[in-house]
Amino acid sequence: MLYPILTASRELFDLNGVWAFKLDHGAGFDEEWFRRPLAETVPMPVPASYNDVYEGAEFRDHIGWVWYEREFVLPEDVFSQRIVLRFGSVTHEARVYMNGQLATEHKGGFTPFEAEINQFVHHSRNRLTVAVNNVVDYTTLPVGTYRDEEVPGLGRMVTDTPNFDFFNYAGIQRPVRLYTTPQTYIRDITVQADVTGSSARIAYQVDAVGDAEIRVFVHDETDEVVASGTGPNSQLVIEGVHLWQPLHAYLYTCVVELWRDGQRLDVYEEPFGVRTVAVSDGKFLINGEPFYFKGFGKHEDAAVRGKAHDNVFMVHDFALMEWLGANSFRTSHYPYAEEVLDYADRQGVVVIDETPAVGINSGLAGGVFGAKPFVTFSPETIGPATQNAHRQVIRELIARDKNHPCVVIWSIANEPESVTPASRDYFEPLIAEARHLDPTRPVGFANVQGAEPDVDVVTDLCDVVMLNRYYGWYIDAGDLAAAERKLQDELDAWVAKHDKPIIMTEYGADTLPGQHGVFPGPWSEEYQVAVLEMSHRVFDRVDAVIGEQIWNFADFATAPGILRVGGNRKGVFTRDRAPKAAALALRRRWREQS
Ligand code: BDP
Repeated sequence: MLYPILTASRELFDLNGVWAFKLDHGAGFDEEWFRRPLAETVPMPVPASYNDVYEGAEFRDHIGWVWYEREFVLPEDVFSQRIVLRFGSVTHEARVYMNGQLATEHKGGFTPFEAEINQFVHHSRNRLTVAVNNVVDYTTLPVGTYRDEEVPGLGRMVTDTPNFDFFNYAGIQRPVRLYTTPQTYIRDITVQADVTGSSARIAYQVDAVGDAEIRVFVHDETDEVVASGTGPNSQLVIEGVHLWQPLHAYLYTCVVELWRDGQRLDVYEEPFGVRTVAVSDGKFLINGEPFYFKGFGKHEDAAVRGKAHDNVFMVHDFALMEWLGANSFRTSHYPYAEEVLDYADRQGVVVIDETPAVGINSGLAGGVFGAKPFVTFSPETIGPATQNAHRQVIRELIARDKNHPCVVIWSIANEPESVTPASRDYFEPLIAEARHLDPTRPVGFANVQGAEPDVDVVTDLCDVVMLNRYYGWYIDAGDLAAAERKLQDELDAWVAKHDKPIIMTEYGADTLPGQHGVFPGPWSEEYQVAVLEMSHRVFDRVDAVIGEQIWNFADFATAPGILRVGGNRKGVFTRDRAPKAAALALRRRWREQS
């Protein structure tokens, strides 16, 4: 799916700002709120999660629908064009009304969607109403447990418990835009590059709608045209190619034009990088060179704005990662804003791109997060409905991010159940689907503690072993000698079972900044450093380990719980990005190890 940009043939309008907002306690659809302007609203910034903008549990803990509304007038010249309304994401479900009519709907809170709205818009003032639902259940990803039940003595109780460890922020969390295209237009572009010696073969595919001749030009960073072709798909050659390298980005631009009768109808510019990715001989190769992942599992999370995309935090977070010597991160546990992938492309930061498939694990649901346990892959719970949603998010993620050179692995899920025959049956077609949609990138999933090599039945379907392990925290907290032995034993067992490279996609310890001790006890800054150092000693002894991504870059909000002190505190930075002692320890390790 193309990102909306201004070009010689396309206009772009920003609909972000302060919209009208209203919580729905159940009447919205019965009373058809979309038919007329919303009454008794409060102002709400877009993009933002709505939860923390106003004080009180009414907003923060609301379950179900909320409504957003704004008006706009369109310039006259756009009515002869296709007018497309595009949402970067709406979490988790959206119904979009233009002037009272349903224009589109979308389920899935972390991928973009759009609709042509010509048939719904007027030449005068237009009203855009968006109903947004934050419920997580077994038909959504992430997964949660939704209950609407009569509780003796208490009456009707509606609860929605996330099976995941981050606050279920919701709303219109990414930019809303209107853009135009001509009636004959470029719908999609796919660019794949392969390298031989100093030249690159660029295979492109253009999906155009309408009758037109397709012309393609590849520009380098100095805007020189270095290759060109015609037709909907072809192969071009770039001689003396500049590779996109980790931390040394180089981007080409694929300029696609549609022509008819000597007239240029549409033009679009898609950036791409030339780099290869392969797993071979137990190594992860980028451009044929072994790559060692140094970085983090992150979250889109900040005070007040919640999960809203924010360029200030994005640029700052990348600057802090650079300061530490990090070269990569995982988009745990959902696709991040498109702007983040674009920025990673430009900064040369390597990304493990993850679907929102988190919480498909009964063990966690019944444990940390307080939901009632269930049999993970039983038909009443996670079964075809979850698998259908999962297939859809894999499709939408790859369609959105396929041209980003920063993305080197598709992470299909975080910590799913992966030890039962049912889990293998569930994942086999999904992993095949990802490979079919993109044969150029390795596939993996983050394996949960407990799904060790003797019981795991899914990892062999993947190219890389990705492990989330908490030796020294959930296992053997305070006994790092035992933790070190167990971590070593487990990694040795993985090496004995597979010849696949291992990326440690999570490890770490909760830490309260300012908590110190001569004896480095759990929660102290010294203990976080000690857990990281213990883990690193083990990783350095195991050749198969080709990456370390600490959990987490920064402290982040979670649902309340007795294991969480104002959120998850495993950050190397606090939520407002002040470094803990671990940041300096990491900087020493990562800056010294080139
Ligand atoms: C892992 C999850 C992650 C949690 C982390 C933790 O993948 O989402 O936040 O553990 O417990 O199980 O801190």
